[in-house]
Amino acid sequence: MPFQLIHGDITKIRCDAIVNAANESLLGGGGVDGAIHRAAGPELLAECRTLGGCRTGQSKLTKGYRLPADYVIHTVGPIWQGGRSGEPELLCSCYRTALSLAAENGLETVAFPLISAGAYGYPEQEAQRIAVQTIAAFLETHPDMTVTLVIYDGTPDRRRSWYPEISELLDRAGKSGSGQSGSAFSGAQKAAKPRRRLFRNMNFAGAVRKETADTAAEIAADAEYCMAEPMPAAVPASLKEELLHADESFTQMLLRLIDAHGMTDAECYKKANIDRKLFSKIRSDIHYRPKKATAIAFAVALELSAEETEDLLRRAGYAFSPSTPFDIIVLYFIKTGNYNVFEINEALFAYDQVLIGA
Ligand code: AR6
Repeated sequence: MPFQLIHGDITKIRCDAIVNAANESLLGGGGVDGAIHRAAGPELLAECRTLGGCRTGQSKLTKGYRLPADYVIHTVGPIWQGGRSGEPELLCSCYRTALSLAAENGLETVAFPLISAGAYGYPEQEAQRIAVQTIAAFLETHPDMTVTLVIYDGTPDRRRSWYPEISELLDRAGKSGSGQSGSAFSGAQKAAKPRRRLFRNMNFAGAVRKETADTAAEIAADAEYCMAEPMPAAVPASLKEELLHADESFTQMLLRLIDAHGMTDAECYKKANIDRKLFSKIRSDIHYRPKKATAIAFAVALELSAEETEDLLRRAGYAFSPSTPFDIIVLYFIKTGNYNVFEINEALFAYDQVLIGA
């Protein structure tokens, strides 16, 4: 997976380079900087002394010494001063210069902490947004690199508060992990649903992209209809189309859709956050059975509707279940027309779900 988000301690990560959230002196400090110097040993400080410091928004490279990572890229994030002193541009520049330095030195796997989001006071959600966007933009031109954003804090609750609509949907499904018992879609409720709601169910499964986002309540209501009755087979856009492609395997359907959407293979796998090597494997094996998260990543890259996504999933032997958090979150993004795989992964990460891509 070219981009991933994980929880952990960056000093433990084995990769070509980890990035340090340093200060302009490059002579060490607290937070992740202190942890990296402690783990790397005194030789790191000795090399840092030879570098003559580093300006805010810039990056410098040293060896990793006793760290599992081969190198450390030291970058200096901006101190948060309210957001009007060029902080977003400087923070972007940290990620860009660090990644460029890695690429220039042939380093392919790089792990970042959330620069500036600790002692330097950058609001965490905004800091993460800039990190993800800048890394995603860089990977557009460097698809063979793998970049990991390492989140240190243990409690996901704060991140969940960034997604009030998704939290509401999961609460209704009894899947928020907030201690609520029972499901909003309990057997008694299912039994009480009138059959006509099946029509709504089919609307949900066949939702087309919308210009504007539905409210969480509307989506939840649709999801509820889905649970009211077993989800029917998705209704094909056209019967003729279905007959033409009835026997297609996952690979065959994927390649046909890439062509039909006027995309190149590279555009598709990059947008799906799929590794080029995995794509080649899928391309060369018409019976390839991807993981569900991989199949969904392609559906997102192709901007398929919920119905089309179900069809593609079926070719790999999967279905959506409106009672699992992963599916509820993915369907939320598809239904609201947000096909940004990186944003979807941020939300999945906030709820401790598997990320999409591979
Ligand atoms: N692994 C991953 N992330 C970590 C770790 C770790 N071991 N430890 C902390 N974090 P900060 P800044 C996270 O304060 O805001 C230093 O004194 C932490 O939760 O380390 O850029 C420097 O010398 C937070 O999300 O860096 C500078 O003077 C993120 O790393 C100043 O702090 C950054 O927090 C830089 O401040």
